[in-house]
Amino acid sequence: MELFSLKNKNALITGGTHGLGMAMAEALAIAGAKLLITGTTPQKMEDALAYYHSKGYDAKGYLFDVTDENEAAKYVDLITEESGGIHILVNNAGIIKRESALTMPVSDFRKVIDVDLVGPFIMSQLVVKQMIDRNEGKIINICSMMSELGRNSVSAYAAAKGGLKMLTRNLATEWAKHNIQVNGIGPGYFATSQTEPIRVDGNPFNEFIISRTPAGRWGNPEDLGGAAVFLASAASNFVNGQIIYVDGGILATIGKPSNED
Ligand code: GCO
Repeated sequence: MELFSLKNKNALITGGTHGLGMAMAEALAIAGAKLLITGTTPQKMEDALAYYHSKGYDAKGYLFDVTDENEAAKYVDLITEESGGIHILVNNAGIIKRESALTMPVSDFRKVIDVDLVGPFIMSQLVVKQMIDRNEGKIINICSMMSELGRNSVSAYAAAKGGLKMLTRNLATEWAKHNIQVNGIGPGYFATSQTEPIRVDGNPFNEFIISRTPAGRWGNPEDLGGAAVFLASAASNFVNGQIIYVDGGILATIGKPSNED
């Protein structure tokens, strides 16, 4: 199991104050990592750190906007100085705006691209410098099954997550020679606050997803922990530019008619 150990590793997880980011951060902590959490909401950060500390995890929080390259540069320097170095970067922070492409304001489209695609680029570019110096590093971009498929109302999110898939492959191409592995995780449909509006009982979308997912259920945030630890650890030292889809099989199938088991 040493291959999966994250002892003496510092993991920076953007948006690690709730949802999937928090679940992945917890898995990294259980594997031995020290957590460096970013967020933008003081109360969420306070609550998240209280939880991490209650479980005995070594966790520190930093409130800044990953889409502001000047602010991010200042904080990456501070985090690096205080922690002794960032070994693992999980680009998890993201937003979604659900609206028809016909009516979505360009400003909303641009905001989603900025947070979900430009933010990961900014953070990767800032953190990779020390990884190159160290000739070692792990970057994990949280993509989505919308990196592969579209659906009504999520054009900005799918464009961003599709772009993040290709950014992952390109950064892997450029930085693998420095023993830096850049990969992605693509969650399917998970039970989080982000999907709450489309998951409520009685909502046709809820039934649709359950019928469309071979595993027959929504993902639970802890379902992502194993993929996160794998991509953050020495176990993935020859894995580059891959997106691991943790989706209950939804991307593997065209689905089935209602009269089939
Ligand atoms: C939606 C959902 C999806 C999921 C997830 C799928 O509105 O379709 O929010 O975007 O959250 O990203 O991978």
